[in-house]
Amino acid sequence: MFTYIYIKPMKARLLLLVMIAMLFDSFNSRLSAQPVNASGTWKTEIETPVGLFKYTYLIQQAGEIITGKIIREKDGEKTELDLIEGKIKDGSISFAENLSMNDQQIKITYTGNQIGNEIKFTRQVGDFATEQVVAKRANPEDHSVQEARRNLSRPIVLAEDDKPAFPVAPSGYDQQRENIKRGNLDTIQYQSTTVGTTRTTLIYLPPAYNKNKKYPVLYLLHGIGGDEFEWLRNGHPEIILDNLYAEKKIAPMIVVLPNGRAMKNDRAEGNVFDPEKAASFATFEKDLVNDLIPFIESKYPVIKNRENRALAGLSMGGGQSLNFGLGNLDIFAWVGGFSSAPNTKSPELLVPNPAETASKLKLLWISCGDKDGLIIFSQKLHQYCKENTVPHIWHVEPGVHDFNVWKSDLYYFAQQIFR
Ligand code: FER
Repeated sequence: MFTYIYIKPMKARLLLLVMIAMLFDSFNSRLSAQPVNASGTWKTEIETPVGLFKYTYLIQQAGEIITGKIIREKDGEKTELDLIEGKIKDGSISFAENLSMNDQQIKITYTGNQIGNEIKFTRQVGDFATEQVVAKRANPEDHSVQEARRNLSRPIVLAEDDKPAFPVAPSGYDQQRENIKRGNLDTIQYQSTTVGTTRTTLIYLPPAYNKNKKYPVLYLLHGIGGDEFEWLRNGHPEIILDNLYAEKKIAPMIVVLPNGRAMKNDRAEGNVFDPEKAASFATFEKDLVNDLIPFIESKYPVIKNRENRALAGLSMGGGQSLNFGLGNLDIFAWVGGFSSAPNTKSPELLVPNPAETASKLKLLWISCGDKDGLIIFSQKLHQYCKENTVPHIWHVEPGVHDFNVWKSDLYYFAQQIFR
């Protein structure tokens, strides 16, 4: 005889659900187990028997080794010293500082754990005092974007055809040249019914711009930590484009650099990964289609049809470009996603009808750096388009998630469009 436990179908289903939930949970916690990344600037204030100390720790982490400086401020007087004996062991950070006071050398050791933008330290002062201190990141928002960009540590698996479609951009392509004609940059404002505010956008008019001619328009979008100035600040599209015009390599076009965070406060402040802010990148579709494009088309001499509108962007802006471009084939014919972020919709949603997408689009550009942990989003779309015969440019270039890649993408993308 053997016994068995009879589980009613309903209970069995429940059990299965619970088991799946448990699996997911362990998967999730493994994903979110944050590696220690102590690099950056940390601050704390410590009340001691001899007065208030303000500390700044400048920490550089390379693997398990920690180096850096400690700036100690007391009564307005600053002392800078080396951070010594720094290491990471079992996920815990430790280092030391030498304090010399009244001809005495006292070694202070710190041992602590980083949780997000805080490190909780036990601070051991010689043999005579132990205290708990909390150091906070001095610039959490800058850090969170750098973090996302530098340390996109998803595993990268490159397939056979994940290769460059173009060579490394020629040297000097992004350097300002003398004695060439330059385009003009301007800041303009438009009323957004979507957001309910006046919004700012940059516009680049080509060299030899003539308001009696009519131009196509490229809408070029920024990333999660940026705003309408991000491309200008970090990518200098005006230099790249001026150079391309000088070499007669691109069609004259107007470039619009919008702010893709469609919310009242659209500055890249605070935690840019905040869900409300991330969601505003999706809302921008309405702002772009209903407010910005009509504004541009009413104020500038532009050709108002899909064949004369291109949409491209980097990272979050790459995701936006794919989402809005492929989702509005009647509005855009040239679409480019540079290192597109997790906001990129799944390929089945982006291209529900491959034949229609293939016949309407003039260009689908998908590119990413080969050392960018976000490459999976681009790979999935490329793979799907390949399987469903949707023509596209697939450009996997040497690089990480940064402007070296995006500048080169702009250099080549601009040469493909409006011709
Ligand atoms: C993420 C990683 C990166 C993410 C967005 C980014 C919303 C965007 C990076 C960028 O725009 O540079 O998990 O989720």
